[in-house]
Amino acid sequence: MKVQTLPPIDGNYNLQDYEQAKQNFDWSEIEKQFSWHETGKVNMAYEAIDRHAENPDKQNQVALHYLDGSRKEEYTFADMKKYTNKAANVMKEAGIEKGDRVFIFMSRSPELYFALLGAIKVGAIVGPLFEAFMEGAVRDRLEDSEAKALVTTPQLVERVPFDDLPNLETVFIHGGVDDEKGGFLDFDARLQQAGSDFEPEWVDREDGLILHYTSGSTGKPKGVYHVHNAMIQHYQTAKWVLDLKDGDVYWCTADPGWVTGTSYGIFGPWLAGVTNVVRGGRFSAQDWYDTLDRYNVSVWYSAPTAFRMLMSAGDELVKEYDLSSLRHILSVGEPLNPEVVRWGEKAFNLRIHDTWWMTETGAMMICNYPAMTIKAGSMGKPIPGVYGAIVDDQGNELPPNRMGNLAIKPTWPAMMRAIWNRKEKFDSYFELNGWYVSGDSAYMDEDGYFWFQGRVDDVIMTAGERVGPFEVESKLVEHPAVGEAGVIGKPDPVRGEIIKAFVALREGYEASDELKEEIQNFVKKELAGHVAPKEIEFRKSLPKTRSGKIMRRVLKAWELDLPTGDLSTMED
Ligand code: 6R9
Repeated sequence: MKVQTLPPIDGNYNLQDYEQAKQNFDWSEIEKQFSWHETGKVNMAYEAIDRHAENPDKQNQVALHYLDGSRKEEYTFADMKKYTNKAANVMKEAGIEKGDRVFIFMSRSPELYFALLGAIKVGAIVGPLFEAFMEGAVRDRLEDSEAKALVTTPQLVERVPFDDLPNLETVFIHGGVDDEKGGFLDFDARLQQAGSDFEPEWVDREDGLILHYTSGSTGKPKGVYHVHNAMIQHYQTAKWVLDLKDGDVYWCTADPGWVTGTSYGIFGPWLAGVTNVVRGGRFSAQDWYDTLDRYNVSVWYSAPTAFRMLMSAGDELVKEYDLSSLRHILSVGEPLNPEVVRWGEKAFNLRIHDTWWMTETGAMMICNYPAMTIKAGSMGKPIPGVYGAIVDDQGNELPPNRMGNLAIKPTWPAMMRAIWNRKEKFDSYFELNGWYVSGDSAYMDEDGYFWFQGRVDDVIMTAGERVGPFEVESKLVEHPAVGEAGVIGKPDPVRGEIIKAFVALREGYEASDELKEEIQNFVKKELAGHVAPKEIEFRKSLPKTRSGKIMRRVLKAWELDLPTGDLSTMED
């Protein structure tokens, strides 16, 4: 089959003129660059890997730098084609077919990437899981999706409740099996023996690619379903927003268990054909700076929680490393505090660019482009081809500077196509006049920049005033003693709610009543009296998701002695 390929990256995509790009923009023009425009058929793994492996100028370029403890490896695009082909053969031989759900439950290793892309080559729908998931979380996801296969390790397989999972036929074990029996297959041995040629399953652009389970505040986690068509937006935002160019070395710090770790840890960078860095293991400021230095990372995508941890590690450490290759830094997942942007300017001599999107949107939506003037604390503007607005609870668009529901006009290429098995849940996103309603509360200023205020459920009503918890948290972390802050509304008979802050102190600070008062006065003086926390509680750390989101609903549940709901995505 003749497959047309995407055009190579030529380094000329920086959105200099946003307004003009927006006016002339049409997704169907972008689509014409893709193979399916000719053939009607496509495969994400082919476009991300094989296409470059077949290009003489690219095949010997490093596609993956991998480092974890003593394991340090690199794979060219030609190697990646070979190993993902082998993984595809292993799966096909075990009976995996188009549309089957194949889950990946392991820590970051080259084999994770081979397995995930190999499964996509077979036409399967992949479901990545965080390695920290315990039995209940694994059960919920494999049961709901009726997963047929799982790729995991001898340690993690202990957490798979097989008796509850009648559809799970095959378990590939990476890291050793004594004896293959009962559907337990030795992934490594089979990978070694498998053939290196594989013709990808050519699928329709609307065929399933990936299922990402995400937790809401109530109920079981929901399976957000994405299709191959998402690649249009992954590719386009990799150029415009990540600003990836030929020769870039790119590092996305997110785990593939989170949508950022797939859309922009796998698909985006490899569609763009750049060198991708994967570092396993837990966060350490030294290791992270070492990664940037060692690989000469030029584009770096991370999250506010990580930047705050680096900030807490002090300004001296960063000076020990040569970070002169860094050209562009981006953030996602939580609001990016202005204080962190200012710190980034000092530490890296670069501005951290915020990006806003969700598991459900599949790709970046509201962003700061490289060429754009950044207003510290704002998420930026909708990308061309995306129409964002603030709407009231009836779905009417609000004028600038009014807080309301952050909503997007359907549709865009990477939008979820379903919530697995739950049509009513999917439909509920579109109940306000057909807008896609994000569940975030925000406002847009007169220049069209969007400002995050909190999840809609997190917005606080105190003495008749609506207060976004993020604004207060951002002010709190400007105080030299405050490392992290989470702010909630606590019911109050007089004011409706009062503002309560949970604070984790930075290294070297001791909790005391004086410090509490000092912090309260600091917010009062810097922001406003009515938004200063009436109560402050010091804690060693704050409850966060694995993607770094402060779990305000957990703080609230603790405060009110309520059940905390699904905690499967909470960091230990
Ligand atoms: C990619 C991702 C989505 C929610 C989203 C919002 C929060 C993401 C943000 C941000 C403020 C940003 N969020 N980016 N809040 N500023 N730049 O994070 O997906 O895990 O599904 O979370 O994350 O609340 O609604 P997901």
